[in-house]
Amino acid sequence: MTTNMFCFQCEQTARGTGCTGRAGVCGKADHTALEQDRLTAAMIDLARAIGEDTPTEKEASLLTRGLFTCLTNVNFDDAAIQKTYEEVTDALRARGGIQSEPFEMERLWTAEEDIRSLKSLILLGLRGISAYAYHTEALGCPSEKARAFFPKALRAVGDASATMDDLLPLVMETGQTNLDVMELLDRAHNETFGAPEPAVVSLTIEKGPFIVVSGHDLHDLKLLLEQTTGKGINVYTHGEMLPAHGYPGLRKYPHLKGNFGTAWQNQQKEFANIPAPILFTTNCLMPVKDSYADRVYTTGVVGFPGLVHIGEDRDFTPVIEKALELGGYTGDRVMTGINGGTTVMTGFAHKTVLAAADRVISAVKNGDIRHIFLVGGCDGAKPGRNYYTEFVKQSPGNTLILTLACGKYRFNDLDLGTIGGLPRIMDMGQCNDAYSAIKVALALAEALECGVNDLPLTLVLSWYEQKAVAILLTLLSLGIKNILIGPSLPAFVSPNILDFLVKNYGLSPVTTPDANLARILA
Ligand code: SF4
Ligand code: SF3
Repeated sequence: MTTNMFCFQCEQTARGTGCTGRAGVCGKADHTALEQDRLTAAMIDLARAIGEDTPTEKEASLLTRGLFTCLTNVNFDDAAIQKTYEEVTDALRARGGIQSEPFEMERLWTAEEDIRSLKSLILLGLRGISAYAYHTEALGCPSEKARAFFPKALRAVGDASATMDDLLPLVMETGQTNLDVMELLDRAHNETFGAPEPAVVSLTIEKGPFIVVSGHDLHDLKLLLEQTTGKGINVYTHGEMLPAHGYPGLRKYPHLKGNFGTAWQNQQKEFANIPAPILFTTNCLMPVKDSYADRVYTTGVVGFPGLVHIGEDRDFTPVIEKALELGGYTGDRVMTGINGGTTVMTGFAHKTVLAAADRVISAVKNGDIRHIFLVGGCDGAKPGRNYYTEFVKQSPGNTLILTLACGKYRFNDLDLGTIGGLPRIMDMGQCNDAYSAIKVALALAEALECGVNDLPLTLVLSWYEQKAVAILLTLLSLGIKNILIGPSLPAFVSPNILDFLVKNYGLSPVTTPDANLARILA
């Protein structure tokens, strides 16, 4: 049995420094962490073999899948990770094999701390980008920019002679690449499913058979909705799938009924003895408890030992049969959000918000809107995350709250009223819809003839996994300053790199809602 795992990629990492020993805080076993490290090292070797060449389509999609496999709460299945590893070594052989010495992850973890920090920002940023790139590929529009960047960035992570001056520009290029991928994904979602429109989503589960679908993959949801049409089965979104209700091409299915539960960290409680199957299309999957293990299905890059995995053909028959067998609740079940609300709203992506831009701009000019907050990002299990609930609750009535990603479950069922006909809380979508927030901020800055950093806008971000790292790098690469981040700082940001981010970007950790609100609104 091995005991030398090291992983510090997410916010809940042990002691705020790194998970070591037999398992990580997320439940990832040491042997799984080591399989992921072996896969990552092999991808670095492949990137070196690719060199300055453009990767083939096969290599590019393999790197995308391999990086995504190592994202937090995606894959706990050694066999699946080994299979991807073997595909990478096959691809490496096809390129003529290892160029010099094989790379070992140990070299990254033991590098000088600022180099380790910058390389981690790049590698973890790549893992975040790969998730979004995977979705663009599923929708038939891969990012050529990401495909070219993956080998280049992986080579830099493996380069023992890379200096801070070499790595810093690559950190920013990671952010810019993510912007390209998020833009493509936004376009693909809009073209495939229509532009999101505001929607009120019920949290009540109607009686009868149902399926809960989690993760971020709207394409998988669409296929599931098609396959369940006319079968007497209702479909409920979970976690990051909630924004699906805004898309005309998905809400047109009458059996897409509502949303089940709250954010990912509550799933072990919320899924206990649920009379329905749950399909995970992406993160965040938690180790599956016995009380519901017979009804959890995975697809795409997600994996967990012992679960039925729906393969590339996306034939959801086992999930559908399970829904019919379990039968659902015998009566309607009224469920509530964290704050007791029975509905939530979504669908305020850039088209909807920009259609109201004139109203927002005149309200900003005449002082009806004093400030706009983007309170968005990941949710998580550690204490301290009620900061975001309190921040939203305490925000004055003349402020707007834009939100996105799964952190919104802390407050999205609150009724905070309206300003100028707009709800005070507007859900822009999934984490990748940070692109919408960026578009809105740039448009407002243009209309108000100022820079983005001069807008009455503050970003109050919550992070957990590596998509949030990619998004943060995108925001920094756009020159967006004074972002508040919490609930704690990443373990992989060294004191010197933090100092650099503070001095150049005004990045600061959240403190308390009162203190932060007072400072922002002063
Ligand atoms: Fe620890 Fe997070 Fe890595 Fe899991 S993903 S092993 S919790 S740092
Ligand atoms: Fe949540 Fe896992 Fe980050 Fe898309 S589902 S955001 S944590």
